[in-house]
This record gives sequence, structure tokens and C-alpha cells, in this order.
Amino acid sequence: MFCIQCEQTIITSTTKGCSYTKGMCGKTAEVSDLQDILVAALQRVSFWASICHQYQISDRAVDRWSFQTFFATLTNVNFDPERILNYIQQADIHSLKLEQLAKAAAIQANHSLPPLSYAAQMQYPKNKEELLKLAPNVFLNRGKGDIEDDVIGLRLLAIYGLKGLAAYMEHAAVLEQFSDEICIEYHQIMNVLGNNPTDISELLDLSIAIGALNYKVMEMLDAGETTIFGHPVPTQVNTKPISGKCILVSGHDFKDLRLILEQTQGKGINVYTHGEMLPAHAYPELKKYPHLVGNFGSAWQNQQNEFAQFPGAIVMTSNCLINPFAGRYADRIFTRSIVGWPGVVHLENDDFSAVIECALNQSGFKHTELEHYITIGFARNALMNVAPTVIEQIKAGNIKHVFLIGGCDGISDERHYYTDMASQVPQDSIILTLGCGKYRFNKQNFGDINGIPRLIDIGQCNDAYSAIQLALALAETFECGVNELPLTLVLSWFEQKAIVILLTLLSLGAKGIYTGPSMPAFLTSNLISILQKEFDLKATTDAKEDLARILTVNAA
Ligand code: SF4
Ligand code: SF3
Repeated sequence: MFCIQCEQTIITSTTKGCSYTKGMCGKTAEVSDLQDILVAALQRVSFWASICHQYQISDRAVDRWSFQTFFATLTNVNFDPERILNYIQQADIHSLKLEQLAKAAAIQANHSLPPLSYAAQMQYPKNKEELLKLAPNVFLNRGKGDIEDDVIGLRLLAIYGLKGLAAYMEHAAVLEQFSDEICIEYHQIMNVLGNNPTDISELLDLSIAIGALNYKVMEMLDAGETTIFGHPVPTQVNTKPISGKCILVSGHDFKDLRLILEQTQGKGINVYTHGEMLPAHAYPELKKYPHLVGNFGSAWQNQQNEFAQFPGAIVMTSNCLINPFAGRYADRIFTRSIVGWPGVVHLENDDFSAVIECALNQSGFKHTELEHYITIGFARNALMNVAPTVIEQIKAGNIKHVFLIGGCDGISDERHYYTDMASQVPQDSIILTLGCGKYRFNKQNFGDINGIPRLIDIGQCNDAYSAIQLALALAETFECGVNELPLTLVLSWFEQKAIVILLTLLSLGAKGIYTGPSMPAFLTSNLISILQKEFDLKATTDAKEDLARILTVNAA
């Protein structure tokens, strides 16, 4: 196996990347190899889909399937070898179908077909053992093996960025948002990556193009969420349990949460959100359910403790899942959509009766704890509503700086940087936050500046879109560029969604972003220098030192 796609990848004095029998996340070598084969199989689908598009032929079902399936290869999503194997077999069927359509169209137009890409040349045997022999040919560092190679580093940046994009595309598709235009561009990029590109500037441009494309995807996802569930409104959420039977819903998929809320109505079951599901409490069409009672726990990396203590059923609607057997709750956790763990019940359709039955068989919370409320719900609309007051307070000199501190959370000790940074920013600054990184500090009381809360929770990681809208509005009012604003982005990355958000921000021209807790291990020192030179990308160091640097620049 070879995998280096997340922040917790194994780094020793001699090697970089998870490459033994298991990754740090618990992904086995077999699953890792199958996922790499799946990526190549998807690149083969994209080769034929790209040709089909030249003849105005498209297959929406295959396009939708491609994003969903690619999502299964992200960190902490799918650990089930049989499900990945099945996706590879489906890829074969889809490729053959598109190949026939493309060939027929080319013959009719009297065109010759382009040469097959590297990924499209490969044969994908049905048998697992035979298939696994392909793995060394499809490792993402294929051909070079040396992770200190700029070409490999950029290929990985692009492919991991595209994985993040595919995940958001799938979230949008669940909410009935789809774009054929985005599909065409996705297939073209995937096809380029399936042909072992070697040109450094082409690969850098491709990565930035992925970021730009993802901006459109985030816009679509925002439209899907707000059309179906309404615009989030500032909302107080209780973070302490109340007595009674219970279901915990984690991941990013609000549609699943709504199905669960509908199906548990009148059954005496309280529903709690976990991790990235927290923003759900602010959406009118979800908050209207009185049995959506609160938020339980924190970010994904603490789930083995928190889920073990949760006395009910648990549903993982998307990332991040970690080994449920370690925490002894595997018999009461359920996976959905692309999520999977061998031996855990996977729900294929929209019937949650197994979850309800499981919840009713558990003890539930015996006592109600003293309430503790946090405020959430400042996504695009609410943010735009407070924007004039924020502008007023900036002009009056009462708000001197705006920090965006957020992104993905993770295990490493260095992540206390984000807690330190949030606690140490001056009293005349406000903090915008998003993603699961917010759990490092979202239960602290930051107070307010003349009625504006100092901690403003925008929502899930994809709600970076709302933060961008605020930055654009501020720049317009102050008649300057986004980079001239008293605004600093301090991002924590863990997995591939954070990579594509970083690429999106870079594609929009954002400069001076602080990112940590470490730079992605797949970027060579030369690539990091390029990113520093072109985008003034900064690695986080020490919260106090970084803060002093940010405020000095701001005062200048
Ligand atoms: Fe290692 Fe991260 Fe890949 Fe898991 S996802 S195998 S921890 S690099
Ligand atoms: Fe967290 Fe996995 Fe990325 Fe949506 S839940 S941010 S890490």
C-alpha cells in the first residue's frame, strides 16, 4: 500500500506515507490498494466520458455514480474491501458502456479516437486476487516512488483536491443539485490525471483549476441546503444530554438527519447531532422538530470514547468514521451512503426502522444534565445580515481584526495551536469558525463586541463559501482587495475536503493563509516554496508568535 493523503500519515526518519500493512487511520493494505485501483478505474470511466462529451453524449447516472464512488476513497470513509471491489466492478461496466457509445459516435462522425490514457489501457480483472496484482501499477506515486519528487507531489495535490471536490459534489447531488458543466470539467481533469502528467506548471494550474471548480460546487451545495432546509438562523444549541432514548447522527448529510427526524416523530426518541452535523440545528426545516434536542460530543477523533458513552443508536452519514469495534459500539452504529466498515450494518434505503429499534433497545440517558448552550447558525444569510454592523464597528475602530479559524480537526498534539490562537486573539477581534476544527474552542465564552458575538459559527467545512461571501462584501464596502482586509485565515487541514477548500481559496487569489498543524507531507520542500512565493502560504508555528506577526502586519 501507499497512502499519504491525510495529515496523520506515517512519517519516519526514512519514509513518508502509510506503506506497511495498515494506515494510521486503520485502513488495511488491501483496502488501500483496492481504493487506488478504483481511482484508476474511475480515470478510465472519465477517459471514455470525456470522449462521449465531445459528441454531446452523457450519462447522468454514471456521472453521479462517479462522484459518489470517488468519495469512498477519502480518509475515514470506507474501510470495507467488498464494497470497494464492487465499485471497481461497476466501473468496468460503466467504462465498457461509454466506450461503445464513444466508438459508435466517432465512427459515425468519421473521426479517429485519441490514444488510450494510461488508466484506460489497463484491464481490471473481476477476481480480487488478480485485481490486487495491479496495485503497484496504480499507486498514486507510480513510476517514481520518490515522494520528494515535485511531479508526484503535484499529482497528489490535484488528485486529493479532486477527491474533496467529488465529496462536495455528492453532498450537493443528495440535495438535488447537479451540473453537467461541472461533470464535463471533472471528467477532463480526472482523465488528465489518469495519463501520468509530468509538466509542473500544467499540474499547478490544474490544481488551481480544481479549486476554482470547487467554488462552483460549494455554491451549488449552499443552494441545495438553503433551498431544502431554509437559511440558517442564529440558534442556541444545548450540548448536554437530557434523559430518554436517543439517536446520534454524525457526518455531513442533512437529508439523512431529516429522514431520521421524520421517522422518529412521536416515538419518544431524542435525536442529537455529532461532529459536522451540528449546524443542522440552525436550519428552519430541521430545527422545527422538537425532538432534535442537542449536540453530543465533539470532533471525529474523539468518537471512540464519545460513542462508547452514548446510550443509543448512532448513524454515520459521511466522514469521519474510525474503528467502531475498538469502542465496543459496533453493534449499535449504522453506516449510510459511501461510508463502510466491515461487520457494521449498512443501510441501503431510506428506512431507518433498524436504527429506531436499536435506540429503543438501548438504555438511553438516565438523567438530564445541567444545560450548556452554544450559539451557531451564522451561514451566508445571517452573516450578510450582521455584515453592516460588523462594518460599522470596524469603521468605529471597535473591531480591529477578523480571524477565520477553522477546518478539519485531528489527533496530533500540535492542534492545541488552534485553541491557543482562538483564546489569545485580542479582545477587539472577532473569530469566524467552521468545520469540525471548531470543537477545539466552541464551548468557550468569547463574549461580544457591542452585540456582535466574538465567536461566529458559520457551519460545516463547505460553508467556507459563506465566509468567502462575507470577505467579498467587506472588500466591496472598503473598496479594497480581500487581501487588504484586516482578515486572516488560519486553516487546520486533515483530509481531502480541506485540501480542496485551500485550493479554492488560492484560486480566488487569497494570500497569506496560515495552514497547519503541518504542511501536507506529499508536498516537497520545493513545492512548498512555490506555494509560499506565489500565494504567501504560511505554515503555522506557535500561536503567540503567529499572532504577533499577523497583528504587526495589520497595524502597518
Ligand atoms: Fe495513512 Fe491517512 Fe492514508 Fe489512512 S488516509 S492510510 S492515515 S495517509
Ligand atoms: Fe471534519 Fe472529518 Fe474534515 Fe467537514 S468530519 S471537516 S475532518
